[in-house]
Amino acid sequence: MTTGAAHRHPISTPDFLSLDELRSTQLVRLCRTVQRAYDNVPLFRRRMEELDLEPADLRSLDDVTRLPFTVKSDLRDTYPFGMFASPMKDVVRLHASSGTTGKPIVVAYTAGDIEVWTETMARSYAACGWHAGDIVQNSYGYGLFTGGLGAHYGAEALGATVIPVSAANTERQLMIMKDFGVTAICATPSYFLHLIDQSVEMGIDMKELPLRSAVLGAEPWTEDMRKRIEAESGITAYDMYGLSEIIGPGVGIECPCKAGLHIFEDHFLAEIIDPETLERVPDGTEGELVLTTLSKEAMPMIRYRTRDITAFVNGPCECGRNLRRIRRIGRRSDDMLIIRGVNVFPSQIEAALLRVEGTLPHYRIVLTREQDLDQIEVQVEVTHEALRDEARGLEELQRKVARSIESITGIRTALTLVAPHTIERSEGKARRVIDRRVM
Ligand code: DLL
Repeated sequence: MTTGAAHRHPISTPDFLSLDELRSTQLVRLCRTVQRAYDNVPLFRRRMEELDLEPADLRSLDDVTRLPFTVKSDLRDTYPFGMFASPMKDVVRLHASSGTTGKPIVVAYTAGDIEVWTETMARSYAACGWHAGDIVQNSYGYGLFTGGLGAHYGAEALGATVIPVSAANTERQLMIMKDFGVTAICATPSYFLHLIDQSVEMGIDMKELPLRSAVLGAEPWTEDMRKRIEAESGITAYDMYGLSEIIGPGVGIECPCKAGLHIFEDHFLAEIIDPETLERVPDGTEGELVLTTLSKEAMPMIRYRTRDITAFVNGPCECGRNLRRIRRIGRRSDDMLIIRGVNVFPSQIEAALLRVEGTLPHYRIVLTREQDLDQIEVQVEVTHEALRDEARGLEELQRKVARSIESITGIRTALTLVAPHTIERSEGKARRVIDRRVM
């Protein structure tokens, strides 16, 4: 590998491929990926046939625009394993994230996929100046969520010491941060803000600790939030982007220039389209990010519509990477909510409510932010009969609804049962979500 800009960076990584090398790597990998999906994923093959296309028709990177899009509901419709391009014996890991209704979407990894994921995560940390010897507190949730294990493997590969503390028990997190000499942390931005606030209450001054850097992601945050985080904790905070369908965290990362997130283009091909016309937009114009995996084996994704709204940042980055940059993601083109890093669709809450007898299909989701943490309240109308029930019956109903919501979305919500016709009716689209969170 030649590293044209190696003088600017001590590590020899694909981050510094020349543009020619990068584009030719992408084309080879794209052709291989499309062939793999065509041979193994019936849904993709059918769509290609409908367009009268064959993998061999792909001759240049621009030909990717001829390929069909993939959307979240494709993963739901083929639940659980219908998008897999590897036999189960080669799948070493499954993760899952929210679908649009009750069922999660399932994502799969071969051993090779885990290697790629580990590599992009390690490259992400290296871009943020992390190195062997760092003591990394991993406050992303471990489990089906890709944040925990994704961040874990990458940090270990970097040679860091990982503390798999996961995402709970704030006081213990702060004790560990102080006592173990943590130098770097992974968390959602809102959780890190919460840690800062709690540290003040516990009489810990983060600025006095060895903590120097945070890689934050999994939910939208703003430049103002970064300023506040950095001023209050004395660290440098970097934005990390990713999504389960593509690999998890480690799709894109900021470098010290903090002028957009570099996409690891040798593994992920990025396009930005107008979500209405589905045509590509000019660089610098906002649109929906569309990603194609270039190395994934178990679950290749072709032109996956992320629903995340962003724009390409024009021109080269001062860090010397040729990897294209996207602006930080501030919103989505669908109604998916991100509550404490967990993806929730209003339709999931609706499905959860409808499962419980005694509720009516009139509800409202109210989001607020207290002490930097998202709070969610679901207000739902219940039938006259339920209301007439004795108090015990209502309590039981409340428990059932709460359990139903938690089992579908994975989050606990505050719940208010209200009388029929209490929730405002709308003449047009129902306004189900009231988002009072200010960032
Ligand atoms: O959130 C993966 C991840 C974990 C990314 C840890 C970064 C750090 P999902 O649960 O599948 O995966 O959610 C993906 O979260 O489509 C975005 O809407 C949103 N998102 C992720 N990172 C960012 C970010 C993980 N840095 C969805 N800024 C994505 C804004 C983000 N939104």
